[in-house]
Amino acid sequence: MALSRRKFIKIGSTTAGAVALTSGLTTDWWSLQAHQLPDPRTDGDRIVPTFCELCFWKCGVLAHVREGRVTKIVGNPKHPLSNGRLCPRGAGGVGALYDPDRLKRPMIRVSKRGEDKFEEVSWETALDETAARMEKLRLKYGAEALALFTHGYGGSWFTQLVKAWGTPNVVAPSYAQCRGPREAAFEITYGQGVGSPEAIDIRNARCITLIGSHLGENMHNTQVQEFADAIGSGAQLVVVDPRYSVAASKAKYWLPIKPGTDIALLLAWMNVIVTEKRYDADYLDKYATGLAELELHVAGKTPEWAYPITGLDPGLIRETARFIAGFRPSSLVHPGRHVTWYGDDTQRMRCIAILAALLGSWGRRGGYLLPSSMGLRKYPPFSSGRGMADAADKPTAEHYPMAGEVLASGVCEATVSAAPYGVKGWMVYGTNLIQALPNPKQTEEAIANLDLLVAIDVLPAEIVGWADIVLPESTYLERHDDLWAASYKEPFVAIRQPVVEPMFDSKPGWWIAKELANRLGLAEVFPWKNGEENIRWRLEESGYDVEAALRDGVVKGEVVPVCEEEGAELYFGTESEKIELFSQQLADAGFDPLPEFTPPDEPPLGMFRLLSGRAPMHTFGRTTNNRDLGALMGENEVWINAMAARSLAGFEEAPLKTGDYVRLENQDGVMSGPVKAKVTERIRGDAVYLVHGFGHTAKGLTFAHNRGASDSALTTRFKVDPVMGGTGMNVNFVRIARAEA
Ligand code: MGD
Ligand code: SF4
Repeated sequence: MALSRRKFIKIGSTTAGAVALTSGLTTDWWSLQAHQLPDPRTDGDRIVPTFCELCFWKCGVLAHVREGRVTKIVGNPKHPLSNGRLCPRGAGGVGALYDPDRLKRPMIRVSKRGEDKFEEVSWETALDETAARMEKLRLKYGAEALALFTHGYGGSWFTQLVKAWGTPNVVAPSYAQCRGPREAAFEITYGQGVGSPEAIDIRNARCITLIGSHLGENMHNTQVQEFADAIGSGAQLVVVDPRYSVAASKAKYWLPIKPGTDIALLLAWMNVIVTEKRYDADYLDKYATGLAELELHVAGKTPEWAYPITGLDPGLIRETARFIAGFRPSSLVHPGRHVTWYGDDTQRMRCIAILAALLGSWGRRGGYLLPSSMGLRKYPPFSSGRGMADAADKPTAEHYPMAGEVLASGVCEATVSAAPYGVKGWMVYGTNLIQALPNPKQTEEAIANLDLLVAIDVLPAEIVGWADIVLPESTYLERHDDLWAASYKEPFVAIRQPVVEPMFDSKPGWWIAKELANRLGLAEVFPWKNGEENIRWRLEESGYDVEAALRDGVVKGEVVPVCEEEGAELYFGTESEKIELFSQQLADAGFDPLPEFTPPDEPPLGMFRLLSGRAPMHTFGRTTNNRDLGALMGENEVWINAMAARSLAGFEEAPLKTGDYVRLENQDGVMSGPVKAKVTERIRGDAVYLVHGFGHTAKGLTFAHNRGASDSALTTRFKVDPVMGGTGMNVNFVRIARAEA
């Protein structure tokens, strides 16, 4: 049944009654009755606690089941990431479970790769074929010629499998295409990354500065809850964004910065704070090195210097620097998350890390807290006898000395170039590489070089159409996964357990990995009978109350001091064991030891810089086929500045207005599908903006197919961060052409 927006929002609230979200698909599997919870808010539904997979924040949820069907999903009040509330996507998980387009049975390709033609086969055949072809690959090229691309919690089984089998090449686009530069910058500065979920103290911050983070549109539940609480109790907000985001509308200061110039602004802020001695001198004296070098470095980088670069009034730059410093140490400069923008991203994130140190906010209330995690029984060491390939062989196209992980884009390049060695097999778990990696043509070129591509997915996404073998996984509501011991400000262990029986002929990831392991002579990697037995064993061995954990969906740890004010001792894992404002490590590797500004390329005449971001009801392309979430936002729009729209070439006769369909053509001649225009004062005239994740071309996604424009398809260029290999993607330009709907 179609879901009205009002009804859907009602379901998301914790007091809503049970409402059937979809109909027509029934299952009568009641074996999980054991974990039934009485819930005074409902009318007798069976309730199963588990954790969400609609994005990678992994909030605790309570799934309501009636007559074998999930009727609604609400936040688990006991879980520290949800506190009883979910974002719209979390509540919309029912739409993922009952998506009629789900992959239903294993398939093997029957025509040319990429033609998306398959025949359905039994699991026996699909697994035999996968294992046989993996072994063939190993004999011909060595085990390291297989790479696992993985995103999502269930990928841990496949990581265990392929590592035991002998390849170190396990990659996720969430590093080099997302938060890698941030992790590298904080490791360089503090000896410790920010991690996920970020242990930042938004709730207690008195001033929050967002550098392009559009909190509220990008929706990490706990952060948004804390953000709303902080603003509600009077926290001040400074937003730096070329677009008047929802957060900007709540801000005391909105700085509509010229895209790609944030380093100049951040240096100018530091200039004001340093020259006016507004930093926390005692904190720096105790914990940091390199203040003298920083003083010298920012000496000439005044607000007047930054003005022509950023387009921001020097008076405003000075005023905001003083404002932000005025609230230290509870002045939180948010570290962002998706920070792969211009290829100088590690240095921009270094600016944020250094600024946080000047404000004395690292390790302090209202700033960056010290996360901790609960112990979990480790798995016995693998004994395949084949050993792991030398980590130094990791195929990154170049050597990025400060990359903390193997790069997904590096493996893609190595598949094309066969350097440092050929990658000939991809196992792709839960990541739609055609949309996740920049330059889709290069991804297709890499795929053409493969001997084997196995896709493990729940939906027929674009990457599935390129696979040789397709293994349909059950959704997160139908399976056990491994325990999750989060590193967070409140340590906890979370449990994922099935809410209903797997639909169709889909299988849980643990089962698929275990069956493959059996066929590859690695049965000892998964010695347990099933996912539940594994969870019970690990909980027991770790000393936790198994029944309570399964009943509550979460085990909470002892509260430990998370900041200096609570008595925590600050520690830094850097060479000097201090915060390194000036980085000798960067200097030794041939990089700027203090961040320098380098100007980004300008958009050619008649073109706009393409920017992208998020909407609260979608996570990349993974939710855009979800009918329930599609009811809230079924296609994206391209934001165009109103004045720029009035002078668009080709629109002289009938000026562009909101709701008209246009196409975007990028600098390399790639043309998007039709996308609605949003003509607005809320964006600068030199940029346009799209919500990421739309414009699917996979025909099997019958709802999302051809809805909106794909920013990924238009991202044919990217700029590599020389420090850690991240792919800056805000370097593409588009012109606007009229289109029919
Ligand atoms: P981006 O998406 O890159 O990162 O969320 P963010 O950390 O916020 O941010 C886009 C914003 O950056 C836009 O407002 C854009 O106008 C602005 N911007 C672009 N270029 C510049 C520039 O040069 N300077 C400045 N100052 N601003 C610029 C990503 C985060 O979101 C991540 S990584 C994930 S995994 C989650 N995904 C997700 C989701 O898919 N859906 C929803 N609803 N929420 C999500 N939250 C998370
Ligand atoms: Fe699910 Fe939303 Fe939490 Fe992400 S933030 S895990 S989508 S409820």
